[in-house]
Amino acid sequence: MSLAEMLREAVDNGEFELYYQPKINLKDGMVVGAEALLRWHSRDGMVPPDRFIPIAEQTGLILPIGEWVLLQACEQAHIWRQEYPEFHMGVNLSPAQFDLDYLPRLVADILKEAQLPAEALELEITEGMIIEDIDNTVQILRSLRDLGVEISIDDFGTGYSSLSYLTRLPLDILKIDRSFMFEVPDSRDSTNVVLSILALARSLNLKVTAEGVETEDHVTLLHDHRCTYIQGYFCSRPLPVAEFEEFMRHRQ
Ligand code: G
Ligand code: G
Ligand code: NA
Ligand code: MN
Repeated sequence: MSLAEMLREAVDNGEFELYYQPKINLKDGMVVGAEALLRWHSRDGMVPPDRFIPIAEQTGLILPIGEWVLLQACEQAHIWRQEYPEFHMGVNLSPAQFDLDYLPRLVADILKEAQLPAEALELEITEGMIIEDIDNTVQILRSLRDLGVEISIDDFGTGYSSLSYLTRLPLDILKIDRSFMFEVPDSRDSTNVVLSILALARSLNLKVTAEGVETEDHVTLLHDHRCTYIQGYFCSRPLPVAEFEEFMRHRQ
């Protein structure tokens, strides 16, 4: 059986699980929420997302999988908000989902079904998804943001697009790609890229999430330059539900 064929049955067989990686507010050290990250326990074992998400994209299976992810993440956020009322959930969108003309409708329906207020949801898109047709992207983002959800640009700094789009798009958060953090503070260039993104975000009134935060040095630098949120192994790797709840109990 090919990976694509196995993937086709994976949703119905309940082989997917979401892991959750905490996001921390640097100002007060509190957990503000999590990013949902998809895991596939296939019958041949765990398949990493880097291997199956491209196949899911090519086959169109990312649409049903993506819907499952969105609903699952929103329902989990609803549960966690009973105990942590400010809890936010970040969900990755794939290019195919972003191209759906009914995406805003779908997101609205899922929020309703999960009984989750829109402001508790952050949709993470990548630079590649927004550069093809800026006018169309502005429309899509407007209708999503009209619902009340937040929009972040994931892997920021790795795309090839012009910075001018940043002033035109309705956005909330830039997520600094983890590849830059890995070279901080050893590489001056990467350190300067991180500081430039922080300055850029401030001038555009955007929040910043630094990804791949692994060391105390990272935290100090980001704190000194008023980064908004951090995410990375320094705080926690992505965790299954029970472990995430354990993490929250010890943290808050
Ligand atoms: O969790 P991990 O670092 O292994 O994820 C690898 C890649 O898979 C990342 O680029 C991440 O954005 C992507 N990914 C993880 N979960 C999802 C998901 O639910 N939907 C989409 N489209 N991509 C995801
Ligand atoms: O592309 P995206 O930003 O969605 O990818 C998120 C992925 O990055 C997660 O699946 C997670 O496994 C990985 N990740 C998160 N924090 C760290 C970190 O501190 N170091 C490394 N190496 N990977 C991380
Ligand atoms: Na992401
Ligand atoms: Mn990223």
